[in-house]
Amino acid sequence: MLRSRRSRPVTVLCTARMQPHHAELIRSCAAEVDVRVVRREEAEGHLPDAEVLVSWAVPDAWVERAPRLRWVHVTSAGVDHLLGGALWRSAVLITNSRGIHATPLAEHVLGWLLMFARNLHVHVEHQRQRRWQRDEGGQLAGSTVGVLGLGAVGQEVARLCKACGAQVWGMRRRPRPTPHVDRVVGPEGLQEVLRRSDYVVLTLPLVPSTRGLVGREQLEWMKPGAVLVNVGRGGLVDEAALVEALQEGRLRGAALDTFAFEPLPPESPLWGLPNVLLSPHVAGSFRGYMDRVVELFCDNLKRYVAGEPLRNVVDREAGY
Ligand code: OXD
Repeated sequence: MLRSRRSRPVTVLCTARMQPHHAELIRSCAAEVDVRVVRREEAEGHLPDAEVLVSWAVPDAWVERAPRLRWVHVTSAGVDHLLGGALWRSAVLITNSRGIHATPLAEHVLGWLLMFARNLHVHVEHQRQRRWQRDEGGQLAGSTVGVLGLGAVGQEVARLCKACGAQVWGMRRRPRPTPHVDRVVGPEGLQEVLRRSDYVVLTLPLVPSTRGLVGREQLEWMKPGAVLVNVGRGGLVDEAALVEALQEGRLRGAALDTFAFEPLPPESPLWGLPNVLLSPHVAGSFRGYMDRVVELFCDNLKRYVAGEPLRNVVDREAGY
């Protein structure tokens, strides 16, 4: 346990869903830590004391009521829900939970890619209908997967796809040689990646420069019969244009974990399209998620008390 030289304890307010053992772990990080795990609706009374906040969303009113607030740790990787809000405009340090999602997200993506490659989604449908229909599938091996966004998640997707024998192309803001990626391009290479790929995987954060990145025109650039996978954010894609491309069969399919509006409204045509696989924004979640968040947070809390630089600081200019 770190012994701090502070005159008053660090009050850590947690509105994230934590278990008692998580609070104990946080408490054991330093001698002077006052940990309060509360439900969101109970946060208000604790805000005046809070120096550190662990939460997903941070309403503007919370920032106004927390004059001592110095640091917010967000339990997600994406911080698009904070963009432009009072916290974003303040001087309060923001850290996020990036880095813990790479494995579940990449496994989710790989599962979907294999389903499309081997026609497994079609066989599942036929099984429900007790129908013996021997449609041949293709192979992921030898196909080209274009990964847009080569952060921790994109790189893990690339690694798994390479292990299956796919060619991997990737796009990143500042292109540089990246493990398991055969060709890396910058944003100006988007058209080339889309024209070339049998599978396009979106693993980008949602920031002003990526909003609507895959619009009507970009969907037209995609290879006929290609598949789009989105585990980034719904706002990356023009959803209406995507539905059209899927209904017209220009794209073979889509696998989506994130949507323009969440929960996905019951009237969305995406629910009923036979060539769409979807999941309710769970690709990055896994049992034990909060354990990993708390592990990361505790490491940072020790650094904070010791006056050292924190990990996973959000770059407000980049937007993630
Ligand atoms: C996240 C996510 O941003 O799971 O953490 O989408």
